[in-house]
Amino acid sequence: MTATVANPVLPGCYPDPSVCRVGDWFYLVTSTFEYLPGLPVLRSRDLVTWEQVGHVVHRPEQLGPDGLDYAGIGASGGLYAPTLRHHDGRFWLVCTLVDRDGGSGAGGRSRRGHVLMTAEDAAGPWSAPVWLDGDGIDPSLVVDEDGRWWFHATRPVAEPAWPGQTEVWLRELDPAAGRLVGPEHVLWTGALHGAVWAEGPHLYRVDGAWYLVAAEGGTEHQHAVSVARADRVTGPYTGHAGNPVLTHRHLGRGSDVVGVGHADLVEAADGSWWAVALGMRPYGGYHYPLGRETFLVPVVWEDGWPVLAPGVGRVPAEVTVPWPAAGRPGAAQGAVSGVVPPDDLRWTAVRALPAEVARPVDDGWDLPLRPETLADVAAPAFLGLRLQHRTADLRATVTAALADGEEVGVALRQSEDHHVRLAVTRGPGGWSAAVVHRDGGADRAGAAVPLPGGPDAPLTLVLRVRGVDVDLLAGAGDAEPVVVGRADLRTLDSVATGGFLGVWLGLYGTSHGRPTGTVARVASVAYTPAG
Ligand code: 6LW
Repeated sequence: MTATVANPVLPGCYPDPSVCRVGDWFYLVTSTFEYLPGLPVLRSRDLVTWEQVGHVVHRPEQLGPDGLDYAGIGASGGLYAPTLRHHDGRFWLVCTLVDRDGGSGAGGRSRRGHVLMTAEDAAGPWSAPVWLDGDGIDPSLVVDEDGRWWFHATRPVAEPAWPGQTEVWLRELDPAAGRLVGPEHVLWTGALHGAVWAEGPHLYRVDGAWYLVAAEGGTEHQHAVSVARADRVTGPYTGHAGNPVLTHRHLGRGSDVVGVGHADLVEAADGSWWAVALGMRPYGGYHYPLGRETFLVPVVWEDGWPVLAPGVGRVPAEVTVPWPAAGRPGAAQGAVSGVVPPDDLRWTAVRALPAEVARPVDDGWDLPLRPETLADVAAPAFLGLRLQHRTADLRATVTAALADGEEVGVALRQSEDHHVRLAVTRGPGGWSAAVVHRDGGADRAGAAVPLPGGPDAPLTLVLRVRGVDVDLLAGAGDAEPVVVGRADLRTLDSVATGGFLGVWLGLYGTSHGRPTGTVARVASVAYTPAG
């Protein structure tokens, strides 16, 4: 019996995947940037069906000034590139809290940099973050044959021989003390002379040799996976003659998958090897509104080196595993449709936990409006879900006794400076809706459309996503929602805006800076892939 899965295994914004195995289970984490809860944890017995069991950053105690402080972290900053490993009966996770500019938080701001968190159960609770000194991003961990722990990450070279040159560096970790000890070793600056951003490093010990798998070329079109080998963990590392071992950069912009890189390897219980890697699927031209997604790739070993996607040399559209499926595809795989209850692990808020900005009520939420808007680097009243399909509807039913100057609505979000919102307000003449595009930091409002219905009439708000075209619809009471305006996802993806994220769909409420006691009652929100 075998089972087959379509790539990507996690559609939508699930970048920088890291995977490990504990007995019969595989566990996987991905980056979440400014969204919380942070770092979704998924598990699978078959690599084919994945179930989300929790998040690494899920408790208020992990946040705030002494912990992971999201205050002031702009869009596409936040938690980058986690690595998940399991040793001594615990899960160990390292990742980096980053400012959008990649800065290290000088000048009295809260701490930025690498953190270590642990848990006995991957579902949590996860520990408070322990800060580890050291520069750069993309940390990883490996334990050697003597039980010594080695932390590795990437950082810019102090005196680069070419622009964008980075180096993978290594130091021993004392896991009990939670600090790096001993001398530093520089392992690698990429397979190619002139390669930018050797990053996403992971070390493995296989059959007595050390392997370094790292990305290079940057996480966009030129992304690639390379591998190097050494006799000792500290090096010297020699690159494989076949590098890069996986890339789609030579396939051109018309390729159905681009930007493949940032791979992590795992050995299954039967001795077979697999990689997870990120990639993007462009549509509507060279745009990828779904963001960087997680793909599964088979691996074999030949002559002491890993071969990724043997015989094919690229991320396959489907992957067959040599065992039966042990579960069902989960919500994070885009396989669950309809009302998304508040306890669904897909809910995220910006720079705050969902429970800090909203209260679960039956199938929906009480969403107290906040003075902050989606344009502020703050924690607005926003609850969102990743867009995971080219064709999907988000439909929300909302009641709200709005005061003057207040609005509720649904939004397509990339960042503070790039989002589109369907904004509903209430004036003396009744409900009115308008689509507002925030593009490069400036608002452009479409015509206001009056919505018939009394002040208590529930609002129906819809984002109808059809490829890169989105209709934004609103209705009050029993009236069918009408199209208030349109958006083009090609203005909202990271190709257009920069940054690292896919598009989020969400609901929000704001009083535009004024104190407010208004609470929007969101009776339900449904995310329905169509077609
Ligand atoms: C990730 C790094 C990268 O840490 O993007 O450009 C960062 N490369 O590997 C965010 O996903």
